Amino acid sequence: MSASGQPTSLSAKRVFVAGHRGLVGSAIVRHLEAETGNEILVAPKASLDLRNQAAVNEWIQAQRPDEIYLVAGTVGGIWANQTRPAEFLYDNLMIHSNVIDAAYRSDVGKVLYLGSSCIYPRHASQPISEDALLQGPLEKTNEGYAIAKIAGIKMCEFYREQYDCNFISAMPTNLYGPNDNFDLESSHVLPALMRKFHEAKVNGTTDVEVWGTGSSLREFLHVDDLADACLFLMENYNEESHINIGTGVDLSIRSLAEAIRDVVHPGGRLVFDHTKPDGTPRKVLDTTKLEDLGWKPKINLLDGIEQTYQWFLDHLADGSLRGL
Ligand code: GFB
Repeated sequence: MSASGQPTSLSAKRVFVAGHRGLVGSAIVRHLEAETGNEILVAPKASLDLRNQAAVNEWIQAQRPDEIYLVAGTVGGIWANQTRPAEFLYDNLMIHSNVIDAAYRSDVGKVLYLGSSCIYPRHASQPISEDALLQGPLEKTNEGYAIAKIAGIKMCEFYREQYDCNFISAMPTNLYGPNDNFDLESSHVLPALMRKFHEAKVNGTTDVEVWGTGSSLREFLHVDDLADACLFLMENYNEESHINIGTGVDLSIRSLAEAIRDVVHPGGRLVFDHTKPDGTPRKVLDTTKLEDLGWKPKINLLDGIEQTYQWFLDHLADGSLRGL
């Protein structure tokens, strides 16, 4: 379908979810399975390295998907981003470029490319609207990742402009939920603190290390809400501009840590490690554009933390947690 076409029906398509094992990709697969009659295509890492241009071209040419959710990438929390910037820049540039260009070459009808709220300037005015992009310097701790993500957004825009491809991009806020990464070096804050409070409880200790000062403000969206928004956008959104996905509500890292403590280990005590970075002081998205289209999140943060902790316990028992 051309960039100016009508909304796409969600039934009976061949849909490639690039990055199906991750937090986001696995949620999108769950939602596609539950809500559509689509044939879902996935490419395990062992059989397809998305950084390999020839392999990606060949795979997409052979599989001929109608639509692609491009949610693959090298991702991680503040520490992984800060200490592995070359990897975050290279892997993500390659993956995004290869998949977007192959989608164009194989006439894929629609691509949804997922970015991240770290694309916006460190001192963007809050809440951050879509037009803040490229209006100021980026946050240093995730500059490599942000630059790769910005390149992906621009690729979608330029392939639309030059080749009339219906490639759209969406920018989610910080995410959490089932299938998150619980490795303490590379995870994001929410799964890291969930694991730390859990281990303190199990070990009969109280102190839990919280990185930074606790004063940074962040917004958290459950990945099931994110997946729901992605399916909604695939069906209803066909514009050049990227679009924010979030709750529009933020809280301090201290408040988040207290909320996780209350769910996981009420006897726990927060101990702040000031040698670790705070990152961007505040990052809350302006979600007016998505709300005006008729989409809103459903899962509030406390329910989401409780549900994710239950999921953590269930999967701890069967040894299938990522990063543990
Ligand atoms: O989740 P997080 O790593 O992502 O960190 P960012 C958020 C805040 O939580 C920072 C603090 O201020 C951290 O210092 N924090 C406290 C912790 N304790 C911990 C802990 O045990 N682990 C972690 N990881 N943080 C990433 C970006 O930034 O967010 C990416 O680097 C991406 O590019 C992603 O955009 C969504 O929000 O700081």
